[in-house]
Amino acid sequence: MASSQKNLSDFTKKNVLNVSDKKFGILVSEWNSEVTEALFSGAFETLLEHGAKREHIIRKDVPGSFELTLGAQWMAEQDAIDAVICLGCVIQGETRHFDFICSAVAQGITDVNLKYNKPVIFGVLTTDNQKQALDRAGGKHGNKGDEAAITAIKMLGLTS
Ligand code: DLZ
Repeated sequence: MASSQKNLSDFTKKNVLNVSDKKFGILVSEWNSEVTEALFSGAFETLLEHGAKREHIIRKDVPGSFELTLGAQWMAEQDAIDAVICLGCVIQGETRHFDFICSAVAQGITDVNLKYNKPVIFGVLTTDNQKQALDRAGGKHGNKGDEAAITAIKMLGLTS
């Protein structure tokens, strides 16, 4: 289903783990910061709603979405961190840069998941324009940051 037909902030709260004993890393890309700050707020608040302690949520900023992968690796290699959430926003421009960044980040994040055997979540919006991104960062289609946080929690629930 396309995200235009789904509200990214709607998810079942049934059987969702309480994460009061879990530690999270959140990476935030500085590109398109109006969008990524909104993604961060969504992810942070969703973790708190599910019991996470503020001091157990570690935020680091990276220059752009391309750098999320290495940032995620540095976080995931820390034993104390249970899950990593990568937040970014790549907006289609006039060149093929968009395609290279999107595929590199998607593959890079997949690799980090498997290398460290812990959830590393792809909370990256890939849109044609800024409006589409804002619609998915707390706008009419919900907030991908909420979705990323709940995905991290659900994945942790699979192993608990
Ligand atoms: C260079 C670039 C461009 C054109 N667009 C975006 C974007 O829309 N979203 C984003 O997160 N980052 C963008 N970047 C920056 C790259 O992710 C990266 O930081 C630089 O290419 C340096 O490696």
